[in-house]
Amino acid sequence: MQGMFISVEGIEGAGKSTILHYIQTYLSANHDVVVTREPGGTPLAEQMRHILLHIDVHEIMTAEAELLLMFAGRAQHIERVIKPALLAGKWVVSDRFVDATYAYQGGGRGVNERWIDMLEQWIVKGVKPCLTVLLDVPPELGLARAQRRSPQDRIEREKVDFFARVRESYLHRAQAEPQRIRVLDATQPLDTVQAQVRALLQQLTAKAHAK
Ligand code: Z5A
Repeated sequence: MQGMFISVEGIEGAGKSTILHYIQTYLSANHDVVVTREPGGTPLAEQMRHILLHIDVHEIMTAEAELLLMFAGRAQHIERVIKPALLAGKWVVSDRFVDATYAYQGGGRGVNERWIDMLEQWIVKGVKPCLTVLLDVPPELGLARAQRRSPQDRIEREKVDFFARVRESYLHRAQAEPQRIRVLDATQPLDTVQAQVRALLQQLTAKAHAK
């Protein structure tokens, strides 16, 4: 595929939306950029997002149902948005992708990674970000930031321990793939984080031009 695929990850309140906006502005000067998100990214996948995050259904969602809904939305997202954009040479920037499933459903909920691997092989078929920016913050700070901003959704209602496991799982994945997953200390002031993101984007742009 000709385009470049970037994902932004981290626990709630890490600053993903803020950094996503920064990346979009930076890249749009020279590239055709598609900004998207998971869960969601297509009309059908956005409906699945609503089911996943809203708390108005009086039935506890099983970890398995949550996992399958994440991948159902992702199947739509990849086929309808990500692949066509990459094939058209666009830069795709996604607020979360598969790493989030390993972190939340694997690390947070304790779903066996074998099932996630299996679904990844079936649904994702090797579509992978060339750069993943992992914004790392302790859960207490992330949750405090997120709570100041909007009411909690279903997953945000989890306890600090859950987000500590999610964070650990993200960091573990970053250790395994240090070239792709770049961990930034998102407790730093926003302009410092943005400068570090800019440096990563400059490296990636140079790599894209060298191809
Ligand atoms: N989920 C899952 O379980 N499995 C999956 O496979 C996928 C997702 C794909 C929705 O995600 C939920 O789906 C999410 C994981 C789950 N779980 N929850 N809950 P989402 O990405 O749409 O929503 P979110 O994680 O709740 O993100 P968020 O709360 O919108 O946070 P954010 O985008 O990372 O933060 P922000 O809005 O950019 O910043 C929050 C505030 O902090 C804001 O006021 C900023 O101005 C401020 N901020 C940002 N950076 C800084 C710095 N550096 N210093 C100071 N203040 C800052």
